[in-house]
Amino acid sequence: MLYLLLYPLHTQFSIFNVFRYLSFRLIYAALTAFVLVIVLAPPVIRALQSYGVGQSIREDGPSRHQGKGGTPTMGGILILFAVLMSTLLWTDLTSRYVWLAIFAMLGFGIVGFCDDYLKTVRGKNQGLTAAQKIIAQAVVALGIGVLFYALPAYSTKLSVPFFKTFSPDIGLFYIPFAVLVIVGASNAVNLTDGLDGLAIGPVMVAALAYTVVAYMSGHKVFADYLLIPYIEGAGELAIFTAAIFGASLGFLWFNTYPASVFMGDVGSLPLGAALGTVAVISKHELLLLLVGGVFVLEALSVIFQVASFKSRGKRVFLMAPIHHHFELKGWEEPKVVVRLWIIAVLLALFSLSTLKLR
Ligand code: 57M
Repeated sequence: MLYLLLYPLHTQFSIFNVFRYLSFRLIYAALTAFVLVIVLAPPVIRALQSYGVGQSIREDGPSRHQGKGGTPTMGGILILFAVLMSTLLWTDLTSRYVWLAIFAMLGFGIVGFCDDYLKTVRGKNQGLTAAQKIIAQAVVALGIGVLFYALPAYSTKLSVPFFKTFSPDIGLFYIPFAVLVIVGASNAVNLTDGLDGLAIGPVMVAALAYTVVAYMSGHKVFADYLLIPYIEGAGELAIFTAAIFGASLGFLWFNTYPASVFMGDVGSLPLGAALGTVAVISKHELLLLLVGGVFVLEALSVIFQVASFKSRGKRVFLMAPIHHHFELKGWEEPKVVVRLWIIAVLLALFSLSTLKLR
């Protein structure tokens, strides 16, 4: 909004020329989102406590989690508010890509809110059924896929990391593929959100990585130099991901061990979907498997555990997702979390290097 309001005044006030620069706007989008979370979190946490929005802990989890009962949850509402406000303030609101990303985040946020609300009202971990959840997610993701198809510069070509010229055109299959990326990312972040700070850390890292990717994809010179698809206007998405980075950094202040608030499904589902949507629009879908490698690791650990248990009656891990396995091996919670953060940073650095290694 500031871009549309103030940049035109740069002829009278040269200072407003600064709004032309994406780098300026994305930095202040991150700072705005961070400050909003830091300032609003204490009263929001108090409000969640006063409304009794406390986490109920399942008995079958690691015993040390029992002490977490009653921790305020649904803190993701604050993350979504901060990202939305900062994005509306700092992006060019004529960008269709920004509105598509906001639609994705809010659509999945509503699904997560319904799930958390039902869990809170019912007082147990019984929110939406798995079928209700996945259908709702697929409907929102399908809407995103169809809207993406309607965008002027949409392309159904897949860019493959490490390959310069190999970009298969999957045509109409791109829509179900986009649904798979967005729903997969959403649920992978959701599964990962099982220890203090464990999900928000890699979300922050992935958001920063996709801030770079979106900035490069929307910059003709950089895109041509890196031989990546040039997506005119994709740079505005860098402001959206920078806002996610800033809001996540602020949330981490309160979600770090021992957490004073959990994000809830209202946070994990939309954050994953937002990253998936940015990956689709910026045409770096498969790169998300690398950038979000920690989320992939967590989701795969569940898939292997359930498949092994159903087929052989034996577990692969002491408990899935894999963060619980490390807990049961005796690692303290902060050790599990920080070591997975380290892996997330390494994967993000390697992912960005693939933009050149092609
Ligand atoms: C999402 N939710 C956390 C919190 C957070 C198929 C199976 C793998 C599904 C999986 C599951 O239920 N996943 C749901 C993970 C929950 O966190 C809440 O949920 C929100 C995110 N959606 O924001 O509101 C618990 O995680 C802990 N937590 C923290 N700090 C945080 O910052 O400590 C969360 C955030 C919270 C709190 O204890 O209550 C969760 O774990 O449910 N199920 C599991 O992950 C379970 N694994 C399991 O059943 N494994 C089986 C089979 C089925 C694979 C096996 O290994 O044999 C574990 N989770 C729990 N208990 N809670 C183990 C059992």
